[in-house]
Amino acid sequence: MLSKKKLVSVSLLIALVSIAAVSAALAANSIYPKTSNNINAYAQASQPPPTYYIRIQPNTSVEGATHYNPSRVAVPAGTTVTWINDDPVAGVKHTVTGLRPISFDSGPIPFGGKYQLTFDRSTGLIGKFPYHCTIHPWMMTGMISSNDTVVEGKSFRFGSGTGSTFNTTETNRNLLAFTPIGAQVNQEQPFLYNFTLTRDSDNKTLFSQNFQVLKSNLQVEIADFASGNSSQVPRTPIVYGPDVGTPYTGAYHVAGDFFTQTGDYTVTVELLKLGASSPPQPMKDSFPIHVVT
Ligand SMILES: [Cu+2]
Repeated sequence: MLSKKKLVSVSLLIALVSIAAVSAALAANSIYPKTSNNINAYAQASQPPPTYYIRIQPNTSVEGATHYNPSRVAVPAGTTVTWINDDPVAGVKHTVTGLRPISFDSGPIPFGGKYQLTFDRSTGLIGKFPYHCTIHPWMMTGMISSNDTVVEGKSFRFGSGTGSTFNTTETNRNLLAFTPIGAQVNQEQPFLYNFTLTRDSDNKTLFSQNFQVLKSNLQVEIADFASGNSSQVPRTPIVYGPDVGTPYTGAYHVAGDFFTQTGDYTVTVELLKLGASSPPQPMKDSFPIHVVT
């Protein structure tokens, strides 16, 4: 059994490793967003657990600063998004307030406070939702969109923040959700998936990695930084997440130079393990994504 002291040092080690990973990510490219790991225990009983985080940055009321991070995102229906105010400036609060018409309003959020929304038909939150901070409306703006198109594969249900077409000129971030059909994900043991992104024109694998998920479907956000720049030398993709550390139910993020050209791409998902065992039959699907750059 672990002593209390040991537990503290283990937690500290985890925190340091997270900080190191984030620092490495930031050093590699400053436009890559900072992650907020290991935030847990807020879900009200009636709400699904939050899975995707948007951070209100420190000193965000200073002109020229990044405000909502990430500021333009697309999530599939069913995603619960949490905004967390990480701006410690004394006395300064921020809001998350939908525009035209006011579809949601957090009211003033203090430092450390959170605001949570689920994007689906039942909340009326399918579509495009520009929002701002009513206290700093001239500088703090964001955009979140949601899409409820679901593609049924043989083994997975696939949802994307942008539907079948991913227009990177509107947002370069797209949250993908894969739900295994016939497998109850709410179990005590994690599921292990492989996620692969390929370019159809030359069948090139742009990214492939395994992800472990507990008590949730697989959510992988693609953050593309090439944006149609075909002369971009692809950098090594950066992977971070999940957004919710304990248990690790939240979204993973894959940032890289993927979409150098408009065209067709394919995402492939495979369930490799349920806990320690293999699935009773192979579970693998590929889904097309048309990308406009
Ligand atoms: Cu504000």
